[in-house]
Amino acid sequence: MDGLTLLIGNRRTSSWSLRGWLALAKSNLTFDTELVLLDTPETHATLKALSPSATVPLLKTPAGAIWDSLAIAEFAAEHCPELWPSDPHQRALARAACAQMHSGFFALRDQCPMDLQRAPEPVELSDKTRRDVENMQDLWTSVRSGEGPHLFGAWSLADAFFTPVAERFRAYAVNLQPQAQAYCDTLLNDDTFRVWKEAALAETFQTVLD
Ligand SMILES: N[C@@H](CCC(=O)N[C@@H](CS)C(=O)NCC(=O)O)C(=O)O
Repeated sequence: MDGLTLLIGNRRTSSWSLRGWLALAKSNLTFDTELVLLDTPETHATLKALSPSATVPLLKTPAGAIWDSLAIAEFAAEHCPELWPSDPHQRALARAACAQMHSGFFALRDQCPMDLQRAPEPVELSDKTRRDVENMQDLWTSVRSGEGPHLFGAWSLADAFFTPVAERFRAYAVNLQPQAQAYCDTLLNDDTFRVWKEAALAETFQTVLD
């Protein structure tokens, strides 16, 4: 399909942009990428003119805009079904895991914002954040298929949704169970993610972490 452009935020900090970009980059779709600088006086107006959510990622398609990382992931999977596990139950679990990430883990997200340029340094985690870290590892343990280093055998969209989490655990030097640490190492060593990370490390924009 021609005519796809993904709008992303700053690669260093925009975790939802990373998820949408990974979904497309791992698919067989070709797309252009455009960066909309976050945290500028114009950001909201620029994004509001393009979508009702005024957020990135946003995928421009010939049929119109698709906002929201989960919808963009599903769009990629419409064209590249291998992005979800082939087994129906595994596929449902992968979707549940993405949905849980998409709608939860607020304390972890608040206290440990993604910052790809941060040198690993621990922070005193709040009780709520510690619970999120525990729940994240429990989630991974409960859905893991046991086939290979990813959650569901081959790389899937679930892994896209947890790559920013692996980055947060790296940046805040969070202590993990060995299996969770091994999973994070797999995500952070992924070749596609490394392309994003390299560009994020080169960014020099003023960045607001929230
Ligand atoms: N639920 C949305 C969340 C998207 C989101 O919050 N994106 C942030 C950047 S990571 C954003 O665009 N913020 C708007 C702004 O900073 O003005 C999704 O999954 O795409």
